[in-house]
Amino acid sequence: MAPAILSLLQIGLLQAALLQGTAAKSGERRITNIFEPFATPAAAERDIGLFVMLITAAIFVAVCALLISTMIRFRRKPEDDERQEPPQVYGSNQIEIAWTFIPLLIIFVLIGVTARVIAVVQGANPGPAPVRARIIGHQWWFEVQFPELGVATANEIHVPVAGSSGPATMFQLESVDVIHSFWVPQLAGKLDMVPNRANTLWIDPTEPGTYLGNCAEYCGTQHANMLLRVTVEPKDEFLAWAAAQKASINVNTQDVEGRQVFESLSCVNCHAVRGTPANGKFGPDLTHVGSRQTIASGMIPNTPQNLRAWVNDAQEMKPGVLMPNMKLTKQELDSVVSYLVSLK
Ligand code: HEC
Ligand SMILES: [Cu+2]
Repeated sequence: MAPAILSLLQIGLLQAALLQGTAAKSGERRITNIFEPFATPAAAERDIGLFVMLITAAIFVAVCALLISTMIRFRRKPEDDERQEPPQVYGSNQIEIAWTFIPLLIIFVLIGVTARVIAVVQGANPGPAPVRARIIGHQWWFEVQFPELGVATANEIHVPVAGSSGPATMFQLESVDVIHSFWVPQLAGKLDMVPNRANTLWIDPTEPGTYLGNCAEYCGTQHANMLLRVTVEPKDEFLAWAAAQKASINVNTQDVEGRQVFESLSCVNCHAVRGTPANGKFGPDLTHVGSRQTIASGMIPNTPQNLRAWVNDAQEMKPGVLMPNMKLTKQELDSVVSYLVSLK
């Protein structure tokens, strides 16, 4: 028991040290710590998690104490007769009633508090006029739409700070292929993204910052690189972001030569750039790919070098990814990458 407590303590200390070291970096919360929630559903789940741990820890301590005291009190003593069995106890009503009713009672308490948390997480009213987003799981990236705001993007979600200054956000979670799971630990618990079904999840984040999440249901080779980022920001910044994401590109000023090369390739069968003939739906919308911090579902920082390496051979960077090696010539690669970078 002592080593167990010691190692728990070590994990706690390590976590505290790591958290201190990372809190400062540009509002990005690198440790997805479920014990540090920033929205009502995540807080309700943290509380019930602690409550259940408290009860189970008490049971653990009681069982260990009984076990150890039994081992010490009833161990064989030198004067014991080896051929004689210890006294046998049969049919003690008191003991049987106790060990039936105490666990039953504990289970009913746990059912009660769990039901209350489910009501908070699933049934709660997110308040007037929530922001609505559709998040659609794909192997291995998240499609993001804000239908009411005309936004279509991928893997990086912006939402307003909720509370007196802004509305809560409702996510509608779907999938086009296999079961994925949407999990941003500091904002809400996991919720599966199931084909042919829409699950809803709401959050009311209280602190601006960037919260990291990931797919939490094994969905194929690149499941571990199916990451997402939720940027919580003041309402006006959120609206400015949405307006910028909504806009189509200006085909007359945007890197015309690069655009022509891009449109001559089969990229357009899988990718859309709104305002141009490219309208593929299989891969991420690239209309504002240049404004994203990462590419390939949060896996790679969005720099011109990385974009180039990605377009050159996505299979090399994310093996098994559903984007083929397009075998572009060096000139095509130069043009396409400068076009992508221009799509802010
Ligand atoms: C067969 C469909 C397909 C074709 C063709 C295709 N892609 Fe992709 N592309 C994808 C998929 C799927 C992803 C998402 C990969 C992931 O993150 O798992 C992707 C991701 C990307 C990304 C990263 C986007 C982001 O936000 O993460 C870029 C940039 C990109 N493709 C550019 C191109 C270019 C340029 C071409 C043509 C030279 C091209 N793609 C051809 C399917 C395709
Ligand atoms: Cu997944």
